[in-house]
Amino acid sequence: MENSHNMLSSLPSVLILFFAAISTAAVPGRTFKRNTDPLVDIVPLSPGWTETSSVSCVARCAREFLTCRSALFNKVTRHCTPGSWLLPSPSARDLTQGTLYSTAMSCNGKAESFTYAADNGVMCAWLSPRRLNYISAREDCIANQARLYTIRTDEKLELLLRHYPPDRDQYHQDKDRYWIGLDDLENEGLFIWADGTALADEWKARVFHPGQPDDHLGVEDCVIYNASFGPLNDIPCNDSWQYICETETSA
Ligand SMILES: [Ca+2]
Ligand SMILES: [Ca+2]
Repeated sequence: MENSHNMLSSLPSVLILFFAAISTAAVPGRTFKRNTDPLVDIVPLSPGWTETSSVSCVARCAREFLTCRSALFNKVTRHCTPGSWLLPSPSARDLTQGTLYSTAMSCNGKAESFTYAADNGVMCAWLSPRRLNYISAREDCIANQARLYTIRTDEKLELLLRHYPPDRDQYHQDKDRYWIGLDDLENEGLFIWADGTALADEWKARVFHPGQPDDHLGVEDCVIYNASFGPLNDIPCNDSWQYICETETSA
């Protein structure tokens, strides 16, 4: 009995060793691939444990944590660190810490996305490939259990500047303008973020282009992010631009 039990329990290990040879681990619903980007950091789900291979590391992470989306495996020490979504790293990661594996999907499968830490966990933001007017963009974010991106802190502003940096000619090339969640649709001149809070005056002076918001021709009630101009500016809500949504990540 004892032997047959051991044989059965060792079967998954055999499969795991097979997958280890191709540096990709398939676990139910999720595929983990080697991630060589040094500018991302793991968000640990626990201090980790000793593991025999990278794939068994990934497999245990996926088995034990519903929110497992990454794992760091150190071939030398055999230490396995389970992780959730990856966060952008301010400087290049120390690659001797181990090999990073992450799911092909990030931010619920959105192609162009990034994550960031917030008080209530790891948050996710993504750029929609579609261009919509402000109201439709807002509705599309809500349909994705999200809202238009809010910029109420330096950190949130830095994230945008990092992902969508200034290019001095791009304002006039009519691109790289993205809707964010800020408008004065309800009351002219009173700008409200998508989370319902009001835009603070000192912050308004910092994030808007000098002289903006100007409600030009009396029709500008919605705000775009354009790194090379402002970075914020109020423009007509019926213009169509790509837009940035933000949400809390979920499994
Ligand atoms: Ca206005
Ligand atoms: Ca304006």
